[in-house]
Amino acid sequence: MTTGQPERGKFITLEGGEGAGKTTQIKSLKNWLNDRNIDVLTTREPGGSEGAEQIRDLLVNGDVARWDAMTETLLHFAARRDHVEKVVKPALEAGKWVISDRFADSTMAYQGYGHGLGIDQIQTIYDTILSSFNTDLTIILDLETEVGLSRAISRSGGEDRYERMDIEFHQRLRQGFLEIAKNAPDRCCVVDAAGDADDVFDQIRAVVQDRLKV
Ligand code: T5A
Repeated sequence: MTTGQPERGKFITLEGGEGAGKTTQIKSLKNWLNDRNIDVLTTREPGGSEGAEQIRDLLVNGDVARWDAMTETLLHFAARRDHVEKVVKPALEAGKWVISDRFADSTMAYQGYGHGLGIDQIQTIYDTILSSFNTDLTIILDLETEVGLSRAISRSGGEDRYERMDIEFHQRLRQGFLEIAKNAPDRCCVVDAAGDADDVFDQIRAVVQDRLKV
């Protein structure tokens, strides 16, 4: 018997350090999925809903030291809760696939590893705010920290509070992303982001075909 409900869509996130190429790759992935008759919503964090975009402004602008690590984490999760409840879940339930430029793995990498808040604190907050909700596939774009930062600076249009943090911070979060992938191999996949955009997309397409059976 059919319930008339569309099949739930898939939730894909792209992650990585500054300038890893997420925005560039999300455009290609959306087009490729659309060509396969898959309806796609693209979104981003911090942001993606009206309230979360307002919180984004507090996070990506201003003095590097304006928040301590816990306050910054709670702001990211407040934005995320609004984004998930108002945008991501309704789209998935309507059968759309959702691709988000960053999600909770960024909090684990940036605040957990980068700022040193630690895995357990971030995981406890995650469980409280999002319960069992998680991604179907997370692609982590891995790139030399210095290369990513120089790419990010070349395209920068303000919103550079994180780019101004020191190089050691960016190196810690790169290692953090690699550890996240190692700890969750069924959900995450690391892609080498050093090549040109077409080369990186070839790898991403292969991962999506393999993991999500497109
Ligand atoms: N943050 C976010 C946290 O600290 N905790 C959290 O929980 C969350 C969700 C905002 C900031 O918030 C922090 C992390 C961030 O610092 P953001 O808006 O996603 O997040 O900021 P960035 O990651 O800095 O976004 P960027 O635009 O810099 O990076 P992208 O999207 O990864 O890269 P993209 O595609 O814009 O490319 C950057 C430049 O490189 C070129 C592009 O043309 C562009 O000029 N490029 C390439 N050049 C050569 N070879 C390739 N393969 C290239 N791909 C792209």
